[in-house]
Amino acid sequence: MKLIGSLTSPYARKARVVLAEKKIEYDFELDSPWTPDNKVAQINPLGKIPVLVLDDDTVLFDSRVIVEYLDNVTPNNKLMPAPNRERTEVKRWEALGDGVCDAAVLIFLERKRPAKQQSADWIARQETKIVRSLEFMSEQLGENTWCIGTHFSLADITTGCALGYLAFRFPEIDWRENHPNLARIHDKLMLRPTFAETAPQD
Ligand code: GSF
Repeated sequence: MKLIGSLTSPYARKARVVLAEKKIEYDFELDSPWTPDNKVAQINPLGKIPVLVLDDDTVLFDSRVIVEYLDNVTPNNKLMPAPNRERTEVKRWEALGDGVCDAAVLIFLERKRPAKQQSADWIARQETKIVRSLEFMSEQLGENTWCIGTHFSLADITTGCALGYLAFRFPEIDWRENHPNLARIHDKLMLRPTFAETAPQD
C-alpha cells in the first residue's frame, strides 16, 4: 500500500505513526496540495492529504478513515479498543486533536494571505478554539499515564501529532508552560521511534 502525504502534515503524521506502530509495510509518496502540479486531487476529490492507496487501488481518506482501517487490518498492537464506550472516547480524543490541527492550519493559511487581506477576527477565533481545546485536553489527561488512562492508544497518537504541530508552526502558543501534563505526555511520546522519526520538518 502507498501513503501520500507531506513531512509537515499532522494528519499525515498520524497515519505514519499508526503504520509504524502496527508494523505495516508501505511506500511513502511525498506530495502536497500546496505544491504546483501536485497530483493529490487526481486521487482524492477533496484535494487533501493524507491519502492511502491500497494494493487493489482502493483510495482511502481522510486520516480518521485511514487509521481506523489500518488498526483493523492487522490484529497486532490494537490502537482502538473494541468496547463501544472506550472506542468512542478514543475517537473523541481524535476529533479533539484533529480539531486543534484544523484551527492551526486555518491560522497558518490565513497568515499566508497578503497582510491587508488577513482577518484578525478569524485568526483570534481559531486561536481561541486551540486554547480552549488545550485546556480540555489537559483536564481530561490529568495525571493519567495515557490519554484514556492506563494504555497507549490512537488518542495519544492524535494528541501527540497535534501538540507536535503546534510546537512546529506556533512556538508562541506556550502549551508546555500552561499545561505541564501535556508536555509530559508529548515528551514521553517522542521517546518512541515512531514519533521521533516522523517529527514535522520543513
Ligand atoms: C484533514 C486533512 C488536511 O486538511 C484529515 O486527513 O484528517 N480531515 C482531513 N490536510 C491538509 C494538509 S495539512 O495541512 O496537513 C490539506 O491537504 N489541505 C489542502 C486543502 O485543500 O485544504
